[in-house]
Amino acid sequence: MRSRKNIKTLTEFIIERQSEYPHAKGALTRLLNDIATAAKIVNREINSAGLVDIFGYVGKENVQGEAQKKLDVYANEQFIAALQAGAECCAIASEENEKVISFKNEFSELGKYVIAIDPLDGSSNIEANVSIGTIFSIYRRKSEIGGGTLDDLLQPGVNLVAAGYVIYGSSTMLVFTTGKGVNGFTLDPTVGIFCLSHPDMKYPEVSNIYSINEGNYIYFPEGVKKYIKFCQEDDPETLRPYTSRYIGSLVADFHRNLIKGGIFIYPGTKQHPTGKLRLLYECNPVAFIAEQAGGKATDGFNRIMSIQPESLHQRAPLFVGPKKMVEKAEELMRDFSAF
Ligand code: AHM
Ligand code: MG
Repeated sequence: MRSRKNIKTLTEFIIERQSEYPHAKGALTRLLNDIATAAKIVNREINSAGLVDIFGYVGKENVQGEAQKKLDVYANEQFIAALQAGAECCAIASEENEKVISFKNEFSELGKYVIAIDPLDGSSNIEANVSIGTIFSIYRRKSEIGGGTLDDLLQPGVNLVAAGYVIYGSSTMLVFTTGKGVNGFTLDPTVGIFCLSHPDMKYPEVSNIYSINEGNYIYFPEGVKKYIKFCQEDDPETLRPYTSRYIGSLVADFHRNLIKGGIFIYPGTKQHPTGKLRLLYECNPVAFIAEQAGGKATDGFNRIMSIQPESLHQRAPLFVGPKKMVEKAEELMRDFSAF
């Protein structure tokens, strides 16, 4: 028999934390459990991709003009269904849907929260069996009652109540923060329960990884080009040259950098000044987690979590990682801001 650590399940953990808030009625606990339930269903499907007919495209494009994969659509349906059934949330913004999905039924209309979600991020990696993820942001609604609205979702990251991601990797993990540190839970596949495996996650003191799609080097702002050169300089005292690692799956790149110490950059370019990643359900959640883990997240100049969103699928450049690394990149961005 394998020896086991003293295990705390996700449910035990959040109930324990909830007792720190005497007025809490458990809605956020239930919401996180709804997300965990959908994640387990998506995980099951991902694990048998290749055996069931889930690879490939649906034949449609999503709102970003990207071809939708069958698993993108499946994951989207699962999260919507679980969140609607759970009735703690009154609206969702999803990468796969152009408009806010407002839940208009007698239970959900009373829900206190709204969620922005990328149900399956990095889905271009599915066929290659590379890690993919789900990323989510949870806000308290602004409206009083009824189905949630666009206005409920257009909130800056500083208003986040909770945020997290699920990484479908060599093991499946749920990592989230409610603003009191970051905790990681690994799915025990034998019993289907997320168990606390990474309590109070922090960026390591020593960091030497940089992650960026260097194939786009020619289009990067001068500051980013200078930062890449800085990473590649020979200076053993500061562990340079750094190691370059890029999976092309935000959740996987971010998660590795959180564990091992590294900066992730998806900058703007001349053609696409706001970059590729979406503010509401990609940049903000990882920014909240990074800050809670002792790191920093900016668009090169401004704190990601302070940006007031104007639209649901708005994009933002992203520089996220250990404070010192992000601050060095910011310094070079300030000095060399031209493209
Ligand atoms: P997606 O939401 O369509 O999957 O795109 C987002 C993904 C991120 O996971 C990843 O960081 C980025 O796109 C990679 O982009 P690129 O292939 O341009 O490097
Ligand atoms: Mg995505």
